Amino acid sequence: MAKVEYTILLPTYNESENLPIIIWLLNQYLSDYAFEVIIIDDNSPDGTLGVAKQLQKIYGEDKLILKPRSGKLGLGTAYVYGLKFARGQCIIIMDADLSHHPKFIPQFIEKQAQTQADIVTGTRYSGNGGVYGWDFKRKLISRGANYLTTVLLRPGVSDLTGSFRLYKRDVLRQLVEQNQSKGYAFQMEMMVLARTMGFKISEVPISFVDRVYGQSKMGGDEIIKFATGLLSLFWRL
Ligand SMILES: Nc1nc2c(ncn2[C@@H]2O[C@H](COP(=O)(O)OP(=O)(O)OP(=O)(O)O)[C@@H](O)[C@H]2O)c(=O)[nH]1
Ligand SMILES: *[C@@H]1O[C@H](CO)[C@@H](O)[C@H](O)[C@H]1NC(C)=O
Ligand SMILES: *[C@@H]1O[C@H](CO)[C@@H](O)[C@H](O)[C@H]1NC(C)=O
Ligand SMILES: [Mg+2]
Repeated sequence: MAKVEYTILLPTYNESENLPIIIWLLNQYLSDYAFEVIIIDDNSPDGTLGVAKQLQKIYGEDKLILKPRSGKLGLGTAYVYGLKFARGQCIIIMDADLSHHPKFIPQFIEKQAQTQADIVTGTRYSGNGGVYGWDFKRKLISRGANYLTTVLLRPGVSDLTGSFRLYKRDVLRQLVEQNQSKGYAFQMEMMVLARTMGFKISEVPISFVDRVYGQSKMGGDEIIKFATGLLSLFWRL
């Protein structure tokens, strides 16, 4: 295989139904690029890792790399762990539950080339971006979190809590060296740190669709953890 240019970091927890579809879509939409996918599964009880192994037989061990962990250690640490093994100069972070459509990745890549940005972030809150399939409560929480973060931290980007992004690998490595949040606050922390460290950020409008299969993991706990994460970031600035 040609030298890997793009590494997709795909953390999974209970995504056995979504994983075959997302991998298939990635292959469809990224056929022009030299890429690899690193799946970081946290010992999902629904057998996600077994599905990933089957997919590896189809797509090849060079394209699908499995870096499982022994338990659910959180989303933020999953990215940091996967990043260690990334061979591409650019990293794409996305969810495995089909909320993030791979069709946007070529747009991220193009935007990066045009603007020479260090980070290209998908945004649901500008241009043609949007959210589909969420109920009112969920929209309110997301908007609220985003609004609160913008007011408190003034990061200069329109979607802080989204997680569909492209980073230059060395930039992401520098960002995660400064301390990482373990869970959902990770995305927001990355943007805030990026601004403080003077990295260039561009945006691409994306449509975000609610997960197709599987249960939502966004419960009361995660909201509280997010709020605590937000406040501690605010405190540190
Ligand atoms: N490895 C790993 N992956 C995780 C963990 N928590 C969530 N994920 C994965 O991270 C991505 C985002 O998590 P989601 O549960 O979709 O988060 P969300 O989009 O905010 O909420 P829902 O889609 O409503 O559940 C998905 O691919 C999950 O499978 C974790 O602790 N470890
Ligand atoms: C994961 O799946 C198992 C069974 O398949 C279920 O008991 C558990 O609640 C699920 N966990 C989450 C966080 O979705
Ligand atoms: C930063 O991370 C290190 C190692 O994970 C930890 O020991 C330290 O307490 C963290 N500091 C802050 C301010 O979060
Ligand atoms: Mg999701």
